[in-house]
Amino acid sequence: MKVAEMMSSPIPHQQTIAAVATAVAPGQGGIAVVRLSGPAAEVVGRSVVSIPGQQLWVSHRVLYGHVMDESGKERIDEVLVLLMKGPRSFTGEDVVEIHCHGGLMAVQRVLERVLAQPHVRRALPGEFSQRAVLNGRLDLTQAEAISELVAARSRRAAQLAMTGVDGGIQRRITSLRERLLDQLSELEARVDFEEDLPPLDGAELLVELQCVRRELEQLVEDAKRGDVLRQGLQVALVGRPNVGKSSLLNRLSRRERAIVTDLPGTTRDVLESEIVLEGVPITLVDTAGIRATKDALEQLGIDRSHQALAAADVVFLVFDLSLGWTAEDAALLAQIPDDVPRLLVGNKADAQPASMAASRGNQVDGKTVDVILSALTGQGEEALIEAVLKTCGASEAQGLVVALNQRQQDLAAAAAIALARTQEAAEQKLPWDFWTIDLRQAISSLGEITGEEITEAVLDRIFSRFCIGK
Ligand SMILES: Nc1nc2c(ncn2[C@@H]2O[C@H](COP(=O)(O)OP(=O)(O)OP(=O)(O)O)[C@@H](O)[C@H]2O)c(=O)[nH]1
Ligand SMILES: [Mg+2]
Repeated sequence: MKVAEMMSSPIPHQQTIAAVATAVAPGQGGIAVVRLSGPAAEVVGRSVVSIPGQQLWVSHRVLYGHVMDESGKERIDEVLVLLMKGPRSFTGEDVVEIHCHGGLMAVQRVLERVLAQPHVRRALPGEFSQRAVLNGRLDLTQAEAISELVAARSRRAAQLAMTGVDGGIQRRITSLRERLLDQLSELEARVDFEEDLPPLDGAELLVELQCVRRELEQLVEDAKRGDVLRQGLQVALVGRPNVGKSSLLNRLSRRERAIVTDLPGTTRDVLESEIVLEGVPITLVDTAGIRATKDALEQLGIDRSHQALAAADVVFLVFDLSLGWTAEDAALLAQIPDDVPRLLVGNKADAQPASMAASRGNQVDGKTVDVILSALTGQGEEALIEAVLKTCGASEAQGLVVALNQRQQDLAAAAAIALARTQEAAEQKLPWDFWTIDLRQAISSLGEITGEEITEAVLDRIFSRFCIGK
């Protein structure tokens, strides 16, 4: 069923939903917002908030008052209330926002008070956004982009999400889909009235289909580069004990996150630090130095190092230049799974005579090293940053304007594959019917991206990944 049909079916949402729309944390936040949406929103607002004086419940006006307890005697919180009558609201339904004080207690008590009213239930994850989509206030890609904006961990990721919020994804996909629809109507006319129409130029039609296909492939490729901005990278710092992994983590984090000593085996557990490099959110994972040990505790730490290594998007294999490239370093390198990008990082360059480091270039004991640096002085840090961004393809993500999320990528790729099949149909000179099957499939995949052709079950699945209150 199409969204438009769902919208015209008898009012799907009789129930009024409520949730805290802001982040909830003890001791945090000046204000917190309880949001209600649905036919009972205003009635519930009026019954839980007592408004002094002559203030009227007019749409889009802020009122001042108190949320009272059941007995009407105790004030639970001092609040501002905002009524937004549908359709001029986020969901398109009547919405009431109660702006409470932040933290945990006041807002929880206000929510409980609201939920105790008739015809109100707790909102499911993403349910406000889902209603906004069903009521035509937002399109599906915009709703997804809002969720990505909220989740963004870097400025660049946020900018990319904003393109989607502004409708950039919707416009791109809709225009490609319309081009396919044009071709489909041409084809269908031939299937039905072959003899009445001038013969169809299959070559021309094919050119147009393959042109759309290439644009889709390009979108998917760009999106892959955008993934790194959206999801960020897990970078594991791995190496033998005492090579300076923790020192490097501290330098990149700009703080003394990890304990550094000159004793090998200082780090015993994995330790994370969040940083942003050129817009890419990066989780640095410091690990215990890997060596053969009889110390059971150290061994537990080393086991975790191996796990961190296996889970990383990029591994920095750090070694000590003053000791050179050793057999142990080579053994560690061999343990990094082949498909995990890695950088060989020679640390403690400052401990080397300058002439020696320079004359060797990036060769150490015959091994080509990606970056030579000093965690102590910071020399080589920029080269390291450049190298890691290059390794993960982030340097190419800088110019991106539109980036599909995973769901949209999968559908765009499916559409491109279906269009590739029309090429085969043409080569094999198959009848027009074969073309229409693939073309319809491509159109339907694109319609699933924009929400024009989507089932309610798929919508439920998409929105269930949102958080509560969204
Ligand atoms: N000269 C010099 N010393 C360094 C450099 N980086 C780290 N060190 C020193 O090397 C020693 C070990 O540093 P850590 O950062 O604790 O090494 P690690 O790899 O985390 O060691 P483990 O946690 O034991 O595996 C400390 O004394 C650091 O001060 C560097 O670039 N130059
Ligand atoms: Mg350490």
